[in-house]
Amino acid sequence: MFKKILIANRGEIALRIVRACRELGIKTLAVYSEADEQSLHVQLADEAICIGGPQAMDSYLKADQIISAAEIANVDAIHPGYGFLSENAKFAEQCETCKIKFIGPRSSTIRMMGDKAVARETVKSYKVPVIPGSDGTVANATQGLKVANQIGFPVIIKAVSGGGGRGMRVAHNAVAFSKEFDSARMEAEKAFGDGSLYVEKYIESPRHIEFQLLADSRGNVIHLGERDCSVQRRHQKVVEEAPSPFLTPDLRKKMGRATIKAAESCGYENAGTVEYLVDKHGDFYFIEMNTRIQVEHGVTEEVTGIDLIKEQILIAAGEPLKYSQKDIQINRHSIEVRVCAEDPANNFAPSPGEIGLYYAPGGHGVRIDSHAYGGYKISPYYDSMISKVITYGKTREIAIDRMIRALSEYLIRGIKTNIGFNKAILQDPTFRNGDATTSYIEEFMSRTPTEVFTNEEVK
Ligand code: MV4
Repeated sequence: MFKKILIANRGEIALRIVRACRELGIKTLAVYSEADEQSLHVQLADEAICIGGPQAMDSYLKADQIISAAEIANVDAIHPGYGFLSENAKFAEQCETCKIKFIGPRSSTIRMMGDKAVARETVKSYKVPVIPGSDGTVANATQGLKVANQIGFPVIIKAVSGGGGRGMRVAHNAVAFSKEFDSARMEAEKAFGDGSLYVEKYIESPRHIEFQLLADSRGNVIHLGERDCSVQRRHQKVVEEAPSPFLTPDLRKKMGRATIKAAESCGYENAGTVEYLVDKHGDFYFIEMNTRIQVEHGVTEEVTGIDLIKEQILIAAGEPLKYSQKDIQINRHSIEVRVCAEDPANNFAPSPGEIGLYYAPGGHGVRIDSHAYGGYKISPYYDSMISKVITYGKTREIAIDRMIRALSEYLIRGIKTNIGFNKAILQDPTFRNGDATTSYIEEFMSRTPTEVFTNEEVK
């Protein structure tokens, strides 16, 4: 087993990894930026090294600095968390070269799945359903239009290196196509330095359902069921839950089998997620694979009882999976909301600053994953998420009511948060009925007066 792990991340996920390592008896090394000296993960890790300035480019994205810290401190492995270098194939390869275990899949797998067109072709060859579209990339607008005419409008043009909805455009007819194609290419070139595009049939108001998987170094693969992440605002997830209120046992079985095939198609090792779109008929399609631990992994942990971070570490150390598919039983419901330092009344603008009074909820069926505390300064340099609230219970209704109760207990002074906004969603009949698709938030916002979710102060 590893003796010491470097945590190449910050915030709640860095703390989450420190906690898993502590329970496994593994020492931790935190690397941190000048802005994060007072962070909980720095204080709770066994060792800490400052690696640079506040900007991510000067610290958490500095691969060479992180590898140097790993070598100086003599660590066995690096856990990249999510974001930053977690899906950087070059960084994983550097770790491989330096004989430091990267806690994640092989660099070749990350590279393959990082190209969305290659990922699509790879899983397709293993009979995982993909959305009708181009075979690989399209060279230009003329070629793209030919594909669009074959599959029929509307179509969606996507960047092979895409993420966060950037470099993505919908075209409703042939006239609009070349304009949308050009703007997708420009945006992709600017954002990713790669303007390669592919085309798919556009699916109207789908559900976003993703399957968690674990794969060990000996070729054993299991899935841990799904998370429904349909409630998103501008490609930022707002609510995540497991199981999905939309899936039937039959559809779950089919999607689970597809997930295992997707993992096998790329020789997957470690924890991963396969993302699908599910249309109103219950037809599902692979869209991409995430080769990292995700923010919302906790809801799967709460419905399966499996500690995914520990499993990642055990797999990276070469241990075989100790569960087979039939050992995975899901008989609870779990929901997560992301508490962010942002102002819903001001177009969700970030609201950094010092937290004054701070009290986080607790009690039966409530889990808080957060690096925040009273007196903590939320930095403007990073993501605005300050806490994940995860509730669980026997039924979906219990988990939802428990979440509303938990959110009502929060006391966070000094900054604006989205707590009131989150509460309004959990109280909304469309959400409560399990009818939310990826169009839900926009529809909810258009019919909800801002006051409903801005006054969140608990008296
Ligand atoms: C789509 C789609 C409809 N049809 N692909 C958005 C981000 C990227 N991961 C894939 N995305 C989409 N791909 C086809 N063929 C609609 C979306 C989409 C979406 C997907 C998941 C969750 C929220 C979304 C919001 C808008 C669009």
